[in-house]
Amino acid sequence: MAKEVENVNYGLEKIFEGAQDFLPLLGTDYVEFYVGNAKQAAHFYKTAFGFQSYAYKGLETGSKDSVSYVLKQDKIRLVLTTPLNSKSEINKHIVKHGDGVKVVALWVEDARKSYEETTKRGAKSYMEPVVEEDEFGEVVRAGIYTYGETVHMFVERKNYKGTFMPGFVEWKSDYNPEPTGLKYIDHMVGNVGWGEMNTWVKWYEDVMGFVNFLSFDDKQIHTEYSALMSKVMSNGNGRIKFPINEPAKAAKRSQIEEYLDFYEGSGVQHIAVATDDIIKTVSQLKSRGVEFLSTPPEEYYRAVPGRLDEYSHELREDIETLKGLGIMIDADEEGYLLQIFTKPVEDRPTLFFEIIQRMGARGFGAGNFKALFESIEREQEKRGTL
Ligand code: TYF
Ligand code: FE
Repeated sequence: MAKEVENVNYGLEKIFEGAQDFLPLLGTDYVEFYVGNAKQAAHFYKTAFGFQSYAYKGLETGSKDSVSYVLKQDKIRLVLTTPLNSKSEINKHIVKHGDGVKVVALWVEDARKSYEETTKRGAKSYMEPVVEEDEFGEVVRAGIYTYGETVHMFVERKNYKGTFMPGFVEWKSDYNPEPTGLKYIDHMVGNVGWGEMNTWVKWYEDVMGFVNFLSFDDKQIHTEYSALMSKVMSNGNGRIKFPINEPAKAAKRSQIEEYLDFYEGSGVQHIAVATDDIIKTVSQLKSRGVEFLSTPPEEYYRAVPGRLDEYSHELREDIETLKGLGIMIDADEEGYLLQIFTKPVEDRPTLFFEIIQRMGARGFGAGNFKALFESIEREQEKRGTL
């Protein structure tokens, strides 16, 4: 097949003033997890979340030290990687953190330039630009460290026509559970250590050219027992949103502190995936065994119509159905949003998922924070970690 560069309108128009455009980002390329058993993890993400088999590398393809399964659902690509021997560096990550997110890969036009621009602004290098080739073209990748041991990889694939990237083969499977309606990654949240939030806010501003477009302090984000602070960073076109959380002092242990203790450091706390039919998606996920946090109390749902009225939004979904599934509703001037959170997807209380449907709102569900955190605290209570 002839190599051709598609003429795509990437829509890089700036929506956040103040953001710098030395690092144009086209979207999230993939999220890579380091896990103890990628084969079983892949089965879980297919069966429970409806991801589709997409690409593979392992012993059969000449990969001697690690195996990776790539799963896809609409625009979302997950890579699940496991080491094949004790010498692999991947082991150290798993021993320390348990299963978790290693790489948040960003799709760029020019990976070399992305690497140069960010390292010259102070980013710590993870991987110098590498060109990988096969009969379908080439992919250029380069990586920098962000918080903890987490990495941002820049992926340039404009001259590639194959499945995923060189080194991988197409993964065809006879087991193909239906998708659950997950469309794209809306945002990915990082938990960082005490007093480190502003350091990382500044890092995203200086190194990546992002802007801080929303902030929540511990006066807004607290319950009777615990508190946290959060600042949302976005790139210029708003496609990439990274909220950053820090624990705050309170009567009991903040969920952020619990995460930091069990992850043994900073890392990705949750991945929010968008759907355009949250009722269908969540019903599917529940029937396939995905566990969600407990439902907010009756009085939470009693307050919802008032909150929507305040901004004159009409709820298109049936509130009783939302309540039955435990889906939360928040509203602002621009619209409303529907969201729900899974329990952690590993034994360590670390990474979890959020399912979100935006009906015009661009916020993060601040009106739900209290109900959400009380629900998380009920889990902490059971674990004895509150
Ligand atoms: O991403 C957000 O900001 C929302 C709410 O520990 C949230 O999903 C914030 C902090 C947190 C869990 C959820
Ligand atoms: Fe979120």
